[in-house]
Amino acid sequence: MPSKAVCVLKGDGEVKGVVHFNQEDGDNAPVTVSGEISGLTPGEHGFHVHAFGDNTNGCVSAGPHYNPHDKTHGGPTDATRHVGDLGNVEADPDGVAKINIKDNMLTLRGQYSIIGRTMVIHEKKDDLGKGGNEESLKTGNAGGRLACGVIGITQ
Ligand SMILES: [Cu+2]
Ligand SMILES: [Zn+2]
Repeated sequence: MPSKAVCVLKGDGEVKGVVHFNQEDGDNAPVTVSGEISGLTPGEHGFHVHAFGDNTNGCVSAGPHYNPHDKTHGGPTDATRHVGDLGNVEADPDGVAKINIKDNMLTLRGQYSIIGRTMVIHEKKDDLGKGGNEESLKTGNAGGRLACGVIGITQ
């Protein structure tokens, strides 16, 4: 059976969205991430899976980028990256980002499943680990957390 998950992102401000995750059968099947986030400033915004499905203190409680293999931060097509590193999504002049990502490292199954963890959309652009400073290799200097939500199972 294919696996499916959904995430409703909310924050303290105007930013909100819904993101769907789909994974076909097969051990190495990619995960398709699709949906829409609105209320953004036009331009690029970092978009990651963070480690914990904990929003008790807002998006901060979600912890760092999901990184079960103890790597440094990178971009989605880099060999060295956090599992949660999905790079950037781009908001149009109306502040809406249409998301359509196919990722080879995410999975909805097994011990590294992202279900129960948190999706976060950031204030700034993710520099994909190429910012030339220490923070770049941890967070991509993507700044504050505008909205987030726990990734849950759906039918
Ligand atoms: Cu993040
Ligand atoms: Zn990262």
